Amino acid sequence: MKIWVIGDIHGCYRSLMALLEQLQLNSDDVVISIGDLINRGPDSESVLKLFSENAQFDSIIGNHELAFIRWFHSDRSRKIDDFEHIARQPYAERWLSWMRNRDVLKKIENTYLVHAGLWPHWTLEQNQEHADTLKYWIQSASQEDFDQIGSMFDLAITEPLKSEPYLLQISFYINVFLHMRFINVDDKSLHLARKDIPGLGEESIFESQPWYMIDSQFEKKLPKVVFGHWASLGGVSGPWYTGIDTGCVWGKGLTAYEVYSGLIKFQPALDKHIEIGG
Ligand SMILES: [Mn+2]
Repeated sequence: MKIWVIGDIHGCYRSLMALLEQLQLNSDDVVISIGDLINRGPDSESVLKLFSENAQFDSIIGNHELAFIRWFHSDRSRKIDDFEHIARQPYAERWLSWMRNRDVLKKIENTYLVHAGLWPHWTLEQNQEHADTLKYWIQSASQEDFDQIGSMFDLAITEPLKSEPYLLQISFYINVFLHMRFINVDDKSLHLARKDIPGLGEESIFESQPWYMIDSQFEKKLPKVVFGHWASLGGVSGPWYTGIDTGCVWGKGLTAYEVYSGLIKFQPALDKHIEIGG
């Protein structure tokens, strides 16, 4: 049995089909998306249909799924073409509830799957606990909760104190597990504005570092943390982490990572893609 984890697909259905062909799946193999199945690319609907309707396929949640869930529960006055197209499909409600029930952090033996990353200042167990809290919040949030959280994303840049409002803590969990790239070294706060490639940006490494470069307890425990979300890295790997977003929707390609063997397969992008910076 193999467990293949697939990087950010973003509606790139043709590339996905070609990658799956490379994998030559057996009937007991499993395919898990690292999140961001939808949006930006040409065919989010076919990707959603495949992952939500087949027992062999699963996904964790990405920030684009959460954005769709929030938009669907809003008054939908914000015009988002891709979201409107998904919402018009006959199975939209079913897809929505499937998305709302995905894991934020999925553990398979010693391997952790998460869309953006783990907070290095928490233990693995604390990361799992907070990710599960976020999962249950997403499952049960009301329209009002979603409306309120929308305005909070920038407020919880540093870890909120336990005495602070629950929604502030939830917004921090969203930022960590679904949006994080860089962490400010001095005050251990999230640096959400920075999206460049580490080492090539203008900012010094002494100011902010990729979350997986921050000194953490993970190194001692040597889990395998597999993440997506960060296309400009073009795939990255270290002693305990592997980034598998290789920018399919930006014209590069789609990556699959096999959990037990660490084997990687790459499929160059076949879908009509968007231009970088577009
Ligand atoms: Mn993402």
